[in-house]
Amino acid sequence: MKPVILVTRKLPDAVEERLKRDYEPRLNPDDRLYTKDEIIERAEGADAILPCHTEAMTADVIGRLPDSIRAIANFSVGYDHVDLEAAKARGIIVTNTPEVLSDATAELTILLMLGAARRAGEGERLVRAGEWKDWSPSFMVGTQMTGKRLGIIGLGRVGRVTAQRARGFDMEIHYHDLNRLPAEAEAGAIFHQTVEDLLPHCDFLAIHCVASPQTRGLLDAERIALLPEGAIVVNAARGVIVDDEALIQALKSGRVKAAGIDAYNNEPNIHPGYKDLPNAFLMPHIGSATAETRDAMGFRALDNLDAIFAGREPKDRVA
Ligand code: 8YV
Repeated sequence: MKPVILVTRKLPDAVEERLKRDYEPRLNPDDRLYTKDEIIERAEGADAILPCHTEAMTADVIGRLPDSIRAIANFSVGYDHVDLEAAKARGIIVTNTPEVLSDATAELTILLMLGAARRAGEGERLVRAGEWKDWSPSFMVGTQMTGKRLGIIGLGRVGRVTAQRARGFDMEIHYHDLNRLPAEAEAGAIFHQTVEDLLPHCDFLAIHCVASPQTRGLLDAERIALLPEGAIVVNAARGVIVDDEALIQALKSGRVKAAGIDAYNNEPNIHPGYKDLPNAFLMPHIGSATAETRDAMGFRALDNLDAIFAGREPKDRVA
């Protein structure tokens, strides 16, 4: 008997084909967002769940899952939507999909940096609205990225690829992480012991750390005040790391010149203040949304399930 897998969202065709070959999947062809109760109902008799970050696997949900569930194999690198302690308490294995989305997310981060610095959203809106009437030397002047300092909070897998791509723009890389990285991983990036030490060196700031109780609201008004005047802030990690009110205020005053954002608090119902700001370049959480990466994420989640059902340790176990 093939293990039964509850798949909460519509996955790429190639991933669903492999699921059908090796498992008995309960698919979601309409890609409907399930309620918590539906997840619990649909998990009845299943052996594992393959969710996305859109499914909040809270302590309450995990506590109500049937005993048959052995694993939660996430289709995501982030697992802040899963209560790991609750999973551990029930002996449920939790995995994620690291590495395979680092390139796509770093690409998107560079897009956020360029989009914010060169006012891409404003320009696009202007052209589409038929409001582009003239040209002058002072028209749509933005900030140059080449040669500037890029500060990265969290020089992990995605942060390191962002740093590598940014070096193509001759940027000087600074970073803060919990610990200084080995020289090979730093590749010349300048370490700062604290976020506060890092911020004054950031013409551009890219957030790449994980969402955790320690990083919640990390970029608040006090820390924003430590950035150089007119810095550019980008976030392709998680919204909870940023204090929205503080960033919106800084964007309004021009203290932060522009922001590029792909990850928000309370997605997709983001803070309305962002929508009125011309200097906020806003993307709808598409960091890993490339065809190549979506396939790779699905295959990675399946590799983890394959290991679990073969009695082996999955490569990407987080709980
Ligand atoms: C994914 C992400 O699109 O993997 C993550 O942690 O934030 C995104 O890149 C999403 O989580 C898929 O579930």
